[in-house]
Amino acid sequence: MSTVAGTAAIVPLPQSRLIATEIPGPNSRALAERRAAVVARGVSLGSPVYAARAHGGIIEDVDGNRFLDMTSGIGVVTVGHTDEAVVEAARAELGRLTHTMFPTVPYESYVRVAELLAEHTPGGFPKKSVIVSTGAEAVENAVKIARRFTGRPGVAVLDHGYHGRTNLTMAMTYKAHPYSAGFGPFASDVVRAPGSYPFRDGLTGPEAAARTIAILEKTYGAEHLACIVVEPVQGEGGFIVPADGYLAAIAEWARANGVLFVADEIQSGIARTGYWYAVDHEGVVPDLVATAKGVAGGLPLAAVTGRADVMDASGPGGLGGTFGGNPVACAAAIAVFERIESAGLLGRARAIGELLLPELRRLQAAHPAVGDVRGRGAMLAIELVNAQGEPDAAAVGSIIAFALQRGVVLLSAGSDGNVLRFLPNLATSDELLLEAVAVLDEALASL
Ligand code: PLZ
Repeated sequence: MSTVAGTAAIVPLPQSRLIATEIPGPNSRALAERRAAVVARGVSLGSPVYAARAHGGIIEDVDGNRFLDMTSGIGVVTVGHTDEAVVEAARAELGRLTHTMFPTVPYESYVRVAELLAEHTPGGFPKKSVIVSTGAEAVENAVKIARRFTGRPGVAVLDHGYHGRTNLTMAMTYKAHPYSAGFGPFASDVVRAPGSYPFRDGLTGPEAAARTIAILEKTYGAEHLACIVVEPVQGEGGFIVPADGYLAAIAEWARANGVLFVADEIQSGIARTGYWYAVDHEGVVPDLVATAKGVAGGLPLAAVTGRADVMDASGPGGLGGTFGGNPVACAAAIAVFERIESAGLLGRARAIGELLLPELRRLQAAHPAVGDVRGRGAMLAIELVNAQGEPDAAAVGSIIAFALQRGVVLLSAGSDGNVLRFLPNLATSDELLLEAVAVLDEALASL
């Protein structure tokens, strides 16, 4: 597979775990020292090992240790690390066109990505997109567009939501620590209400929706809301799958009140849950959809896609940015759409859910610390509780540390930090996934 130095496609990486040094090894420890001197403390440190390369489901660190990656860079390399087709597409584009700035001199790949987004987002009506670089930017643009279209200021969001780190998206994000505390003043006209969290509230979808709606109407007024921004499966908040019917009831209320329904599918979209978008599980059709993370296989690309009449509310020059729709990122995104189709990755994501959910439920039956098991497709989680049934973040921390020592990278989530989330990429074999479950079983036993 590798060819002459400098033109090598992908350097083969064995799809197996290997612990070759202590964890972290000497090279990672040396990098940690350099980092401490020059990288801001505000950039969090999830793992003490430094990556050298990655392929498929495996990350190799700078000491030659190989880790099974259950995080996909938070759902970004959904088609697999350094997928050949995606790397090849990006590499070819790099040698052709790196940047013109689409609004200055446009190019085809941007148009093609917009066509693919129109085709794959929910809804059969004419759709348009604006392409940007990050998820937070996509959310900000969705809100801008919704405000321009409706002429209203209000933005409704849900408890446990995460929408980004910019000023507006900090205001929209539920958790103050570490995301927004001390970084204000914040944008106004953001109103928050509880959503649906079946493990904690025990409400049906319609009951939870009635609660959300009542609070929004009482504390702000539906007639002043431009949009409600909802993650169809909440990501950072703890992989919370709303009760059946919740999303549909919210979408119906939004439509009846002239409030745009914006799906933040940044973590849940692009095949992650077994559909192109997680709202597809419920047949809900949003007015606007925010896409990012998994859409370009690791290159920075994000977008807002939606009803053409809504998207066109902004006049020329109202939307954009220097790097939005960079040609190399667009080439990668086109390859990602193609790979998802040709490799049957929607089915693969569903199969991963069908394989892992029963395994996780088996662990739940064996370990009282596992309070809840949930998720859709390859977006799965367990919520850990102590003997009193309260959130147990310390257990999550211990399990992550234990698993890393055995060559498995895991990630936490949850407003209380007590959720372990699993976002394996779709190039990970069943065998590796079951290895991760075995390590998790040991880790739970060691608590
Ligand atoms: N909306 C639903 O999941 C990014 C953030 C990790 P950006 N989530 C991971 C961290 O600590 O920064 C995210 C998301 C949802 C918006 C975003 C924001 O996307 O690309 O990070 O800006």
